[in-house]
Amino acid sequence: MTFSDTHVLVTGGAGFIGSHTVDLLMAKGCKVSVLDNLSSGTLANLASWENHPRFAFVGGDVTQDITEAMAAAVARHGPIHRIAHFAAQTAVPISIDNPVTDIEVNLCGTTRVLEYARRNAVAKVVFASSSAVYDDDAPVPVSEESSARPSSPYGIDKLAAEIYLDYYARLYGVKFTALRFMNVYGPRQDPSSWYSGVISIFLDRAAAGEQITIFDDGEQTRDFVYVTDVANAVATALLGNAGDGAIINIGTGVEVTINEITRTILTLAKSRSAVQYAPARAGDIRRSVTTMDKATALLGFQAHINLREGLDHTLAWVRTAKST
Ligand code: UD2
Repeated sequence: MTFSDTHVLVTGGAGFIGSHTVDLLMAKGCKVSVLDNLSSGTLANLASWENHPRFAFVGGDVTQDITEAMAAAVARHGPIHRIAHFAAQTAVPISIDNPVTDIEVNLCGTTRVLEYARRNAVAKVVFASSSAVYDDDAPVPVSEESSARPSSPYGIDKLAAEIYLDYYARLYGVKFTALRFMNVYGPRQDPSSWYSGVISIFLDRAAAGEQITIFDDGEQTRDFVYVTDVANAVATALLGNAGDGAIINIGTGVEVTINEITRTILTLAKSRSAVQYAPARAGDIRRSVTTMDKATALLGFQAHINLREGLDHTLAWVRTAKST
């Protein structure tokens, strides 16, 4: 099935998860417009599509009205039919230091996207939500019914944005699916900042033979899901009716300790990096893993890339990125 008549807007499409979603939508034949302010994403992530006739890049920000920014792309490809909304302030610690900015980008930004959707009769919005909405003390595995009591402004704003999605669906008929991502990893995840994903940091350090720091005792767990699996879940919800009106966790259902992931990374990279332990990071949750029932039932979702395979692909990317 191709989607040559479907014009999709991907906000944050130059970023890590957004750009993989763009790759998939382009491969499916959609017309794709990316709106991104390049605050954390890069044009290099979209290099394959730069001159493609079905692709448009729009420099713009969800903290401003997006209608004007989108005008040229709409004139070229026609009205927007569906929106994948990734543009966000993505770091939990930054939201704790600066809650107002987080509201402006993550909550007001989502509301602007919904306003655009309402005014332009967009059929559906898929929203990148997060496992950060859950109560730290919620028993694992977390299901969508688990207590949502966020421990950061980031989690609060993602949860509030979900409520807005529901509101716009009820009042204006803008359909939505909110996907609560677990720990996403893969190529293009930037290892350079202190709040980057643990896998991107450890692979980068292991490839360079530099020291790896495990916070706490390393027995804390996460559910690591590979980025192309996440992009598949987004595309399934976005391009049809699957998951309409639903909030769905996206992970693998596999719980892995940070110690285990460290050992696997060191073996794969044939690395002699030293490993040191440091005190637990404030606000870190102890265990995180999702149930899979809802994602399977509503999206037919299953993670195809297992951890070993995903780490192999990501390590290959890290090595290429380091040599260029
Ligand atoms: C993830 C998401 C975050 C939010 C949150 C919800 C990422 C990058 N972040 O945060 O956006 O959705 O889940 O709960 O996916 N660690 C080390 N050494 C390091 C870095 C990390 O030991 O150098 C540990 C860290 O203490 C934690 C685990 O690795 O126990 C995962 O850390 P993370 O920053 O990759 O992701 P997390 O779960 O804090």
